[in-house]
Amino acid sequence: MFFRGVMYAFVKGALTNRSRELDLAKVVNDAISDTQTDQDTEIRMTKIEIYTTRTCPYCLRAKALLQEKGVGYKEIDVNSAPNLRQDMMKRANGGYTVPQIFINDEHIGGCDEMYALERAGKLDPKLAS
Ligand SMILES: N[C@@H](CCC(=O)N[C@@H](CS)C(=O)NCC(=O)O)C(=O)O
Repeated sequence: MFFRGVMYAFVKGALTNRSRELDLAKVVNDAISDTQTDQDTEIRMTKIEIYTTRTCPYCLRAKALLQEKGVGYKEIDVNSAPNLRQDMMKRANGGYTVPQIFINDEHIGGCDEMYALERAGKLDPKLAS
């Protein structure tokens, strides 16, 4: 009888430990899947590029709006390397003034065009895409 009692306690302990292991496995799996979701979100982040020069007031105005929106952007100073203005013009269908703004590779135009999108309520959906 004593032996059966000891065996019972042993088996129950083992099962409890097993159930703890399963709980632990679930916690680990949930953590991994949360991390994967975060990575997916990061991969889908909107790509915003703005071609600028240092002295351009329209560039400052355009960047101010993006900063107000709390979105990150890549700034490309066209005077920082020889071919950048040409690259910009090619992507902007000949547009040669700065800024030239791209959201997920879509050419938005300059500062005025971006503010016009904002007034029309069309900028936020693009920034969220
Ligand atoms: N309507 C344009 C005006 C842009 C503009 O005139 N930018 C000036 C600099 S602030 C420019 O690029 N000028 C010609 C140049 O610098 O070669 C916009 O909203 O972006």
